[in-house]
Amino acid sequence: MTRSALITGITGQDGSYLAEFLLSKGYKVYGLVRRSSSINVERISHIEKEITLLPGDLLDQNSLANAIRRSQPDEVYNLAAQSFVATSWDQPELTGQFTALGVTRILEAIKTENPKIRFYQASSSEMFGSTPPPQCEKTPFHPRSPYGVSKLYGHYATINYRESYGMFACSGILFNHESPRRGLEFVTRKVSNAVAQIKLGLLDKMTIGNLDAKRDWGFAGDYVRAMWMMLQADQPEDYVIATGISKSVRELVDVAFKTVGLNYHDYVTVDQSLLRPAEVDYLCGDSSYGRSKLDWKPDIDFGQLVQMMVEEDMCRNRRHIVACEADARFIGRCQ
Ligand code: NDP
Ligand code: GDR
Repeated sequence: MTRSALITGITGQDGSYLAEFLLSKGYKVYGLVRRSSSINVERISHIEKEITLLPGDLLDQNSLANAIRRSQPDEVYNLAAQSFVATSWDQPELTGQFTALGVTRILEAIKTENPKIRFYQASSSEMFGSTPPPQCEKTPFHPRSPYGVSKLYGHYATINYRESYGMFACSGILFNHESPRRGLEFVTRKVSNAVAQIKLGLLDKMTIGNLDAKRDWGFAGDYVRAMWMMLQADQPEDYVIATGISKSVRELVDVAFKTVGLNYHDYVTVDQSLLRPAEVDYLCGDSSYGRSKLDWKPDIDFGQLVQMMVEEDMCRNRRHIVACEADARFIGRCQ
């Protein structure tokens, strides 16, 4: 029988990769999309005909119950969130509403509609915050942002519904994962796009925040496999998913500029206003439990990831230049 899955956050980076992955496994895929004044399906436009989009919002309990009723899923992946850490200081309450209470809303909807549905919660390495590495499933949490605090609420809500109602609810504590589909506000994509624009003569300089922060960066396409694997296990559990290799933002910038033969010292300046009120200095995950239990491992390493992102941004920006030149020629002909 065809299995079906409902993905919240399907228009985001991970949602798009997960939808592709589940389609390749033969799933019927449903995605929850919130109302917006402009269409926001760029990341899933290539698979839009193969998936079914349902209206709904993490802020609205009824819409979540309706989406579950209409999709009758075997699995729900809760990827929707206000996911940008820096914004969580500007909008702490909204972040809590989406990223924390949103989890309770969807768990309640599942409990009421069909408690047999398997549930994946997108937990985060940001929950570890200031606890030194390596971080694994047993490491104590100490979040450092309203985002991290909200994710911790969602994490414990998931555990609580598992323990209270026997639901198959899992949390994936995923470390940073990136791709050419990453939002432009996150540091990897900000850097890959700036490198491409500088190389093509569209930009002179770029500003950056804390160059010393260290992150364990992997490829999003590898990480969505782990989400699915967690829901195929015999028992619901929580897993750390990470590469186990950490790099500083400085190393990221250095590698990205070198990819196009440039020296970052000539282009990058630090902007103090980009520093965060409380920083997470050093994340490096120990995913040995998930690797042995789920038989998961990442295929793409840091160097390949940066190369992939810079190359894709070079292509995007070249297409933009060609489109602008065509526009200019058209306007010239009209004058
Ligand atoms: P994105 O920011 O790319 O995507 C977030 C998604 O959530 C978008 O589809 C967005 O919709 C949706 N969304 C936001 N608010 C609501 C709402 N109120 N109702 C319905 N949908 C909403 O995030 P990622 O794909 O990178 O991350 C996926 C999840 O994994 C997030 O929960 C994130 O916090 C978590 N995570 C991510 C990691 C990473 O490194 N990428 C690491 C660890 C955890 P819209 O398009 O309309 O804005
Ligand atoms: P993060 O990702 O906060 O780890 O959260 P982000 O890419 O925003 O920051 C990573 C590190 O880089 C430093 N930094 C900058 N960050 C941004 N965005 N812009 C800059 O100019 C800049 N300069 C330095 C930051 O201070 C930070 O230390 C991501 C999100 O996907 C979360 O949703 C997810 O839960 C975690 O990863 C794991």
